[in-house]
Amino acid sequence: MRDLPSRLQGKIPGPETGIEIKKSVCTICDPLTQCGLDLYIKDGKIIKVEGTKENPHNGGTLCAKGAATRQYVYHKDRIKTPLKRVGARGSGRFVPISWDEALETIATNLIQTKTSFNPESVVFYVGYPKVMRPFLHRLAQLFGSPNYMTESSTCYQAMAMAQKLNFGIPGAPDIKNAKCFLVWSANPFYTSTGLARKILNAKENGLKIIVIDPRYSPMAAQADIHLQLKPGTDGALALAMANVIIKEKLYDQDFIENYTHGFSEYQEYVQKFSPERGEELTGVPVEKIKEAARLYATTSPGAIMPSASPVVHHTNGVQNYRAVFSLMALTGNYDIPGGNLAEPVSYLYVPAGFTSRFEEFTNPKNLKEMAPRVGDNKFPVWSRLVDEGQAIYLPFHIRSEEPYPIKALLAFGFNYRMWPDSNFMAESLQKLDFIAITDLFMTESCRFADIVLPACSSVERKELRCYREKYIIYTQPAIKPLYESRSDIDIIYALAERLKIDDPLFSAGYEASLDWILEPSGITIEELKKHPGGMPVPNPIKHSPMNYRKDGFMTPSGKMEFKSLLLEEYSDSFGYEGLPAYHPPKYSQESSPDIAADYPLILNTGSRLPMFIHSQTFRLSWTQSLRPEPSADLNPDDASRLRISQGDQIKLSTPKGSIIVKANLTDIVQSGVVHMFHAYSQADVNTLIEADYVDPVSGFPGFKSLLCKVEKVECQKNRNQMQTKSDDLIRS
Ligand SMILES: Nc1nc2c(c(=O)[nH]1)N[C@H]1C(S)=C(S)[C@@H](COP(=O)(O)OP(=O)(O)OC[C@H]3O[C@@H](n4cnc5c(=O)[nH]c(N)nc54)[C@H](O)[C@@H]3O)O[C@H]1N2
Ligand SMILES: Nc1nc2c(c(=O)[nH]1)N[C@H]1C(S)=C(S)[C@@H](COP(=O)(O)OP(=O)(O)OC[C@H]3O[C@@H](n4cnc5c(=O)[nH]c(N)nc54)[C@H](O)[C@@H]3O)O[C@H]1N2
Ligand SMILES: [Mo]
Repeated sequence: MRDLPSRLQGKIPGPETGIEIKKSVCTICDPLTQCGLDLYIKDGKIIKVEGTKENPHNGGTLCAKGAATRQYVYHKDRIKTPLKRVGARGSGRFVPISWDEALETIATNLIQTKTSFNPESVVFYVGYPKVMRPFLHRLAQLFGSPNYMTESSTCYQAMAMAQKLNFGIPGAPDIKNAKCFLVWSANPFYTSTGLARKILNAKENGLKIIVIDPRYSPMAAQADIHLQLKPGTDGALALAMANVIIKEKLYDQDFIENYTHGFSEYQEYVQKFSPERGEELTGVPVEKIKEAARLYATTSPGAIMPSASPVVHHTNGVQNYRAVFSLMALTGNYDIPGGNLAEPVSYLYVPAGFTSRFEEFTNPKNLKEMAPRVGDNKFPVWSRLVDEGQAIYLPFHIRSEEPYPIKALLAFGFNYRMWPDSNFMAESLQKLDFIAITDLFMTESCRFADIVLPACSSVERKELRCYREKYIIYTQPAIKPLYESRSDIDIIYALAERLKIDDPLFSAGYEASLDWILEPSGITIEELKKHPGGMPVPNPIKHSPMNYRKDGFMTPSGKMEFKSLLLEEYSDSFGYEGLPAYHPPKYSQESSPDIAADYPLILNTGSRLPMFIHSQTFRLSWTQSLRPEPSADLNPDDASRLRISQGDQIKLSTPKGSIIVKANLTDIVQSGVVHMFHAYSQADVNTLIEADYVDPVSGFPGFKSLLCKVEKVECQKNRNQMQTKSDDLIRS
């Protein structure tokens, strides 16, 4: 046995060293991908972090972000106490106040807004974090405001809308049983590492993989066929694949005849998208289109792996994804084992093999009986399919005050830089009477708040988490909340009390609410506490596939809709089309040749980097060191034409504005396309995108295809000028 000093140095747990392992979860990513953490604790401090081996989701592994947990938790930018603004909005001048004063100020202001205006004049908002969502959603509705909204106004919901319009209930890929995997834009090697491992295992067992991605991503590197399309042309590619499948009679006759609506019109429309036309529109060679269509249609069962964002970050996003998901119907792969399964959600948007009252808890009121939500009049199909306001429309609503004024914002994890034309959003915030933001870190957005509350991280709080692997965990704080920080959920319960919300569940408390939610599953918080590292869901429900055979589809026709009756309802008023019609991006060579003459390159923003998650891990020295400065990815051929070398300062411009960044030359990106990660404050690519550059069906921003140009910057002066400009805005 080694001596004590070396055991201490080796961080070996045990009574002699006083080091204990505590279980938690990392919530830097979202609930589908949150890894189990083993935290080595000594004297109440985390001294080492590992992935939990018995957690079937991550099986002992961690990504770069999770590995930096200690830097995240103990970062100097953590907010330490509740704060009250004393300087001008955005000035960043705050003084510490007590929790009592902070909560009372928030409650007073929200009640005052409700009395002087309307309950809907208060917006309840959550950014990327998910843990507090059901609780804030409930609070908003019981307060009387339908205006609960989230970052999902740019993420996931439009993909789900496309599936709901086609099938009623979205289907998730059943990788374990699939023989063919059509990855339509996702790169889990960066964005969901647990899933990436499952794909590698399935590949070893013979899974055929087709990847649709403009870049040569790590996922594309695993593909049998990689279709490297131009960004935003997904709809054209899917229609061209459908053309091949129909022409070669590779479709599922029975499914089409018995369970679909509008096939003949769809078939006629698809005739316009021969593989040759497909190549013209997408840049993917004819033979590859045919090869991919044949492989997916003849290798059964086949699953489509969608993503929450890249395909719907376009001005034709929902329709493009509808065209993709129509392939699932053509081949009869919806809700079959090895295809895309329509499993019900258990808790926090994750299907985990148990039923709960999650939906009931979240939506205590009927939205139809409440005031119209933000964006209702602009995006009516969004309102019919999504139970949130459309946050991207929020700055327009704040400015127009139509159909009613918005006056207050209660936000958890708010980042104005996620909006297109982020400056427009920041300026709109100035018009509000009251803003309260809860975050872990003193962010740029917090500077706009009247009251800032310090949240604790996942390792300092209790939370319920379940996994697709049919596993469930209720964590206990591994360390005490740092400084005066509190859990978001505790803050929401404390506010419910001060807002005098009359609700038995808010009065009963967090754990009693969880027990109520879990009751149909038979799982209790008491039982979960006995399993600190989590436990398999007892007697998991096996999803019975092909429910549509007996229940039909939850669409207006009761069938899968190649031609959407819901979209057609709005054809006169909004110009929506029932078929999954293809239109090139609004700013593209095809749609705006005049702009393309000056801005010849395609700009694709926000394709993920493995170590950053939006704005959240820039501040950690380990992750930051991997890409210390904002940079744009350029193909070496484009760069040499523009006389740009690796590391040069370049000016990236759209008709809306410019930013200065570093050039990163890489063959991963195709010629003609520039990629830039979003959310950097010193070079925010969202300032280059117009606030109303959105998909008319979902309201999602066209983050991933617009036009730009790139020039080498010869002197440093420009950069300083630009930096000064953005500083001014924050001060104003
Ligand atoms: N150009 C461009 N823009 C994009 C995208 C893109 O691809 N390109 N992607 C869009 C997409 S898909 C998304 S999802 C959005 C993301 O947009 P946001 O969710 O707004 O992005 P984040 O920067 O992650 O901001 C989340 C904030 O929550 C805080 N936070 C983290 N954990 C907690 C917690 O437990 N409690 C509290 N109270 N706060 C917490 C973080 O510190 C951070 O300040 O961005 C969108 N914007
Ligand atoms: N490390 C890390 N993980 C994350 C995040 C993060 O910021 N960092 N963000 C989280 C969030 S909010 C989300 S929404 C998910 C996103 O998760 P993913 O979709 O897996 O990740 P992305 O990199 O956004 O996009 C996947 C691929 O889509 C490609 N792509 C870009 N434009 C197009 C297009 O027009 N068509 C097609 N077919 N493909 C396109 C990109 O080249 C990229 O390789 O990741 C989540 N996980
Ligand atoms: Mo997202």
